[in-house]
Amino acid sequence: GGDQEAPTVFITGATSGIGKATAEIFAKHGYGLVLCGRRQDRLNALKTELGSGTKVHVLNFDVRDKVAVQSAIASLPQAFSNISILVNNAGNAHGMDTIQEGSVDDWDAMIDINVKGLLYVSKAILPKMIANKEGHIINIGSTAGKEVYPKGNVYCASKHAVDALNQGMRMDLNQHGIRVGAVNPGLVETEFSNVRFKGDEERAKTVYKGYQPLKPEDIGDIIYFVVTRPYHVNIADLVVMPTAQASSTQINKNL
Ligand code: NDP
Ligand code: 8X3
Repeated sequence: GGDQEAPTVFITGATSGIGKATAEIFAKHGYGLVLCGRRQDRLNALKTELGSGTKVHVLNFDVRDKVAVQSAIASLPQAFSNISILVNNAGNAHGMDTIQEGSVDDWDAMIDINVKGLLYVSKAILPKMIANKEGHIINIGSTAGKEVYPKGNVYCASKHAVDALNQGMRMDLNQHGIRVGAVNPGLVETEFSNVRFKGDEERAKTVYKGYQPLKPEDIGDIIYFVVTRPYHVNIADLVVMPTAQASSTQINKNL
């Protein structure tokens, strides 16, 4: 594209939570957006909501499906094909059980989505970034990628894998001048716990009860900050928690 063109941001998991809030702040600042997820109704709503202010293209694919990932990204129209910023955000926890009680299907989902999905999307986006000598990848990790908590076993392992991939990608892409960094949130009130507890709204709500959790917008703002630093500044690894949270298991409910 031309020099004056606004950069394009590719966001996975844009239909909800952190990804949606990230889409909204980049839209506000006029960035082109490629917004991804599986829920077509939400993708359509986002296109309508954000498309009046900036150019928006939506892609419906499951990050677990490597063929679908490749073909969705290959299908991008010319105006959206030069991705400057990739936000690897799609992901969830599925279940919260001891290792002896955990479900193999839940384990597959977390490893396939949070780890392999991030790899498939990165693999499809990188050739153009390398050819264009321009790119910034933000990996959404978690405090669960920095410490393990009881019954967090496989989710924590998947986010520790994201932490390792963030470091590895930074090393390998350094020669191409591509910035790579992670944003690792603590407790953020999104649909995360609804998904983790399979639609049990009451149980999901109790995760964020009695203290002020982070809002998705808090993380969207931080991602925007990270991306808008001058080119020589790469925020490599950032951990952000609610003030009430000191670790995965220590939350001050008296604040
Ligand atoms: P949400 O459940 O609100 O959003 C998850 C997003 O991921 C949705 O847009 C969903 O879209 C997408 N997604 C899930 N599975 C797939 C899939 N198989 N293929 C494509 N897209 C998928 O949760 P959050 O916003 O909280 O989560 C976003 C990221 O932040 C995740 O990586 C999560 O691990 C991480 N995180 C969350 C924290 C929290 O406390 N909430 C804290 C730390 C990290 P759709 O269903 O339409 O496909
Ligand atoms: C989400 C944060 O503590 O719910 O990654 O696992 S936590």
